[in-house]
Amino acid sequence: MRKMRVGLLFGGRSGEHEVSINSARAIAKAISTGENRNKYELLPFYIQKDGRWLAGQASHKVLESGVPVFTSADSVASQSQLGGWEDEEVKNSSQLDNSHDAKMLDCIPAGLPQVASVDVWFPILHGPNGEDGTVQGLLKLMQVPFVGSGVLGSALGMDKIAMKMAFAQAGLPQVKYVAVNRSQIWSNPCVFPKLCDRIEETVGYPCFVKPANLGSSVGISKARSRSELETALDNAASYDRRIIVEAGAIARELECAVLGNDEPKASVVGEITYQSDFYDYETKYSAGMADIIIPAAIPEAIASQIQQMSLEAFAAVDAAGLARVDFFYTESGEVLINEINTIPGFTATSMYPMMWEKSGIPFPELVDRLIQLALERNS
Ligand code: G1L
Repeated sequence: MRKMRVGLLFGGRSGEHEVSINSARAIAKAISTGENRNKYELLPFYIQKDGRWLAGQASHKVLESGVPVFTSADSVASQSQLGGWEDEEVKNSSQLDNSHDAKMLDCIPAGLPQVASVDVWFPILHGPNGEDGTVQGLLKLMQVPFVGSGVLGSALGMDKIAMKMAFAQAGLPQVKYVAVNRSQIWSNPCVFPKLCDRIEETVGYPCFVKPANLGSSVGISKARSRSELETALDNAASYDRRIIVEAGAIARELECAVLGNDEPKASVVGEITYQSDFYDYETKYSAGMADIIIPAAIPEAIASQIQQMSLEAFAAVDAAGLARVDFFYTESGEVLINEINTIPGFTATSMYPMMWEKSGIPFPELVDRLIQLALERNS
C-alpha cells in the first residue's frame, strides 16, 4: 500500500514563526520514525516570514536546523511558474545564526505538483494568518483533509470575544469581562471616559487588557488603576481592533487536553505555576519560569468537572481533532473557563502532548491519531 503523504505546513507570517518551526520539528520527527514511518511520507512546506511557500530540500533544511531560511524575492523563481522545479539560491536569515550554514541551499518554491500530491495536511501555523480559520478555509476549499479544527472552530478559538460569547451561551462559567472596540478608545474623546467607568463597574481592578485576536501574549497588560487602564487600552488598541478587558482572578491555572471529533475524550488535568506576576510573553517562552505539574494535585471531583467542562467547551466552539482548554481554579473552589486553544503548542515538552503522555498516549501515537481523525472527519 502506498504511504499516505502528510503535508506539514509550518512557519508563517506571524510573531510565533520560531514556535511553529519547533512544533513542526517534533511532529516531523514523529511522522518519520517508528511505526509511523511505514504509514506516512513527510512532505514539508515552509512558509517564509514574507509569506512565500517553499517545498523540497529547503523546507527539510529548516526542519533539520530549526533555523528560519530566507530567500530574497528575486532569488526565487517567479510564482507564475507554479510547478517550476528550478533549484534556487537561498540565504539564511541575516538576524539569525549566520555561522551556522552560510552556504547556499537548494530552494524549490512550492509548486502545484507538490501541493496536489498531499493526502492530508497538518497545518502548524499560528496567528492572524493561520490560527484564525484562514488556512483552514483554504484547505477546505482544496477538498483535502486536514488535522485540527475547521473554519468556525479555528475562528472562535482565535477571537477571545467570540469565544467567550460561545462559552456564555453554553452556560460555562467564566470571569467577568468587557468587550471593547478600538474606535471607543481612539476616535471619540467623549466615549473613552464612559468606557473606563463601565469597565471599573463591571470588572474592577486588577484587570487584564488584551487584544482579542492575538495568539501570543503581545499587547497584554495588567491594570491596577484608572491611569494604568487608560495606558493599557491604548497599548492593546495598537495591536488589534478588538480588545477584551477581563477581571483578574486569584486562582490556580489548570489545563486539560481534548482529543477526538464527535466523541472527544479529555486527558488528565495539568497545572502551571508561574514565578512572574502573570503569564507574559517572556514567561511563556523562557525555560524555567513556569512549573508544570501533571496530573495536578486537585480533588478528584474538580478534575472531573474540568474534564466535563473541557468537552462542553470543545463542542461550544465546534472544535475538531484537538484543543487545549485552560481554567482558573479560584480560592473559593470555583472552576472558571479561561480559554480554548485549538492550536496548542506542540513540542515534546508542550502542555498538550505532555497531558496525553500522562494519560497513556505517547507523542508519536498522538500524531498518528490526529492524522486518522482528520481522515475520519472527511469521510
Ligand atoms: F494541526 C493541528 F493539529 F490542528 C495543530 C495546528 C497548530 C496543532 C497545533 C498547532 N500549533 C501551532 O501551530 C503552534 C501554536 C505551535 C504554532 Cl505557532
